[in-house]
Amino acid sequence: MSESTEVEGRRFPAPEALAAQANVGPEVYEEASRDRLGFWAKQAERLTWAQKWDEVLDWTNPPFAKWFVGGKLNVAYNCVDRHVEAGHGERVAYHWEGEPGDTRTITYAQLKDEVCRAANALTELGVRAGDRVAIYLPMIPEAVVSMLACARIGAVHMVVFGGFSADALASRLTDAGAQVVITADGGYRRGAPSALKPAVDDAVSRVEGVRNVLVVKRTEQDVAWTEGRDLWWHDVVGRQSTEHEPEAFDAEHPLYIMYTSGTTAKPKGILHTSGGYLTQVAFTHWASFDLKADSDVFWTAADVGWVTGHSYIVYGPLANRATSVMYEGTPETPHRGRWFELIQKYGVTILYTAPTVIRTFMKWGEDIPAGFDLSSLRVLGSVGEPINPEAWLWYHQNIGGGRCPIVDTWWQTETGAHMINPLPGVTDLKPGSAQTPFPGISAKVVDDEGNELGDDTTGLLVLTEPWPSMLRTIWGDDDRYVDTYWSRFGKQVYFAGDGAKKDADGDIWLLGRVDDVMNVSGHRISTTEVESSLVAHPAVAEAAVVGASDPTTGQGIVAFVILRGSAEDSGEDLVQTLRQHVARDIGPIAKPRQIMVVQELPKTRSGKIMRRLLRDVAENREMGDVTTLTDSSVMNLIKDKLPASA
Ligand code: 6R9
Repeated sequence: MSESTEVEGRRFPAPEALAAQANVGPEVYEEASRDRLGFWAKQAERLTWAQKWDEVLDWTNPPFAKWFVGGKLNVAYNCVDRHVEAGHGERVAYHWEGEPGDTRTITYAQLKDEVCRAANALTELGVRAGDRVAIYLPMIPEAVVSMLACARIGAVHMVVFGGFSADALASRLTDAGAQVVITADGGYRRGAPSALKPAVDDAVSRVEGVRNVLVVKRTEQDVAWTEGRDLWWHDVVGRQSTEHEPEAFDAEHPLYIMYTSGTTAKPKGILHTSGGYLTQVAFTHWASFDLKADSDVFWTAADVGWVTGHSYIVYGPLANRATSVMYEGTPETPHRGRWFELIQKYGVTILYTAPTVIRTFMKWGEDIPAGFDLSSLRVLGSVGEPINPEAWLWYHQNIGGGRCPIVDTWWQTETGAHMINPLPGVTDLKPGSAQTPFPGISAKVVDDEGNELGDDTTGLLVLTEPWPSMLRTIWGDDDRYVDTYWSRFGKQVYFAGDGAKKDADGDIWLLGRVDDVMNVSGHRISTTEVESSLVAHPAVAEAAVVGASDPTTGQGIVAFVILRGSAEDSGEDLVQTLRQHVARDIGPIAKPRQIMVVQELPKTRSGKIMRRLLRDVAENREMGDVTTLTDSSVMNLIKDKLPASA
C-alpha cells in the first residue's frame, strides 16, 4: 500500500472538547433537510433587517433567483454599526500588520467612523447607489473601509487584485463601467515598496468614464498626478464627518462584482447581491469554523482581491463581530517564519489558508513552525484546491499540533460562500476529501447525461437547489450566465465545472476542474490524482500535471515538480524514480511521460496553478493570456529551464 493510500484510509474524529461546545451539532443536517427554506430563513435572522422579507425564495424564473424577497437591510450597518450599538465598540475588528512590521489595531467603533467618513467622501464625489467603484489596493485596512463604504451607500464595489496588470485592470474597469478608482501609491511586497499608481494611470488613460482616482498614501513613493482627477484619500476622506445615516437597500441590491477567469479570454464579472450573500457568509463563517466571537482570533491568510477575502476577511467575520488578523505581505518576509510569528503574537485560534501555502511550508521544513508557539490554534481551514492527503497531514501535525480539525472548504467565486465541507465538531475527517454538502446545500455527482451516480463512482459536480449566496448573473451578460452554468443539465441545475467522486461512504472528493481531466489512451485520469501521488514522494514539495497532446495516446502526462530543500540537486535518476513511484501508486497508465524539475510554478492570486500555461509549454506553443498570473516572470524561468525538445 502506498503512503498516500495509507493516509487516505485514516479518519480523524471530531475532538471531544470541541464537539461538546461546538456551535452546531449533527442535528443541523436533519433540520436543514426537513425544511431547507425555513432553515435559511432562520439563518437570515442572524442579520438585522430594516424590513423583513415576504418570501424566502423566488425561483419562478430559473436560473434567476431572488432571495428574501421584499426584505431590506444595509450590509455595512450589519457588519459594523449594530455591534457598536450593542456595546461592542471597543472590541478589535482587525489586528492589522504591515509587511515592514508596522501595525494598526482597529476597533469596531473606529471602523464605524472610518466607514462613515469614506461613505461621505464617495457621496461628495458623486457616487450614488448602483454606481460601480473599483478598488485596487494592497492589503491595508483602507481596502476593507472602501468596500464597506460602498456597501453603505449602495455602490457596487469591484476589487481588483493588486498583483494584476494595467491591462487586466483596464478591461475590468471598462466591463464594469467604473466611475471611481480607489488605489494607493503602493504596498509592501517581499521587503520593498511596490508601486500601484502607475498601473492605474495606465489603465485609466485607456478607458472612458473614470472621473476620480482616490489615492491612499502607504509607501510614500513618488506618484504622477493628474490634477482634477486624482485626490489623496487623507485629504478627501480625512475631512469628512464620522456621522452617516445608513440607508436600507433591497435584499437583491447588488453588493459587488468579482472578476474570475473563464475558458475564454474575457473575464466574467460575477455579481453578488446583499441579503442572501450576507446570510450565507455569516452563517458558514460561524458554523464551519465554530467561531466564538468573544474569544477567537480569526485569520484568513489570503488576499482581499480573492473571493475568499471578500467572504472570510470582510463580510463573514464582521457580520459575526469577530476579531481578525490581516497581514499585508508575503509569508517569507523578512523570514520564513513570519506567519507563525503572527499566530504566536496575536494568539490566532483559527487559521484559514490554501494548500499551495501549506506545500510551500512543507518545502521549507517543519523546523520553522516548530520554532514558534502555535498552541493557541484550535481550528484550521483550507480553500482553493483539493488538499492532497500529505499536505493535510503535514498541516494537521506541524501547524495544528495534531489537535486541530482541518475544515476543507469547497466553494467558488460563483457560490459566494462555503458549499461542501466537514463541520469541525461534527464530522469524522478524511484527509483530502471535502466530504459533505453544507447544511441547506444540495450537491450531487452526476454522469455526462446528468444522472445521479451512486457511491464509489466518478463524475461531475452539480448543485441541484438554489442557495442564498449564489451569483445572480454575469455582469451585463445574462446569456453567458445561463450558458456557462445552467445549460448543461437544464435551467435548474448548476454545473460547477469540477470533477468529483463519491466514495463508499458517500463522501465527496473534488478532483479539480473538468478541463483538468486528462485522457490517456482512453483512460480518464485527473491531474489532481497524479499531483497528489508525486507530492506523496519525500523528494517532492509541489507538483503540477498537465495532459499534453500525444500522437499515440491522445494525451500524455507531463509533470512539473519542485523538489524539497534536501533533494534539490538530484538528476535523471530521481526523475525515473518518480515516474516509477506514480506507476506503482496509481497504475502504469498514470506514469508521466515526462517530468521536469522547476523552481516555481505559475499561480493565480488564489494559489491555483495555471495549468493552461504549462500545457502551452508542454506542447511547445506560444503562451496564452498571462494577465491573471501573480508573477508573469515565472513563465520565463520555467521556459529557460526546459530542454530544447520540450
Ligand atoms: C473559493 C475559491 C473555485 C475553484 C473550484 C475548484 C477549486 C476551491 C476547493 C477546490 C477542491 C477545495 N476549489 N476550493 N477544489 N477542494 N476545498 O477558491 O474560489 O477562486 O472561484 O475557485 O477552485 O476547482 O471550482 P475560486
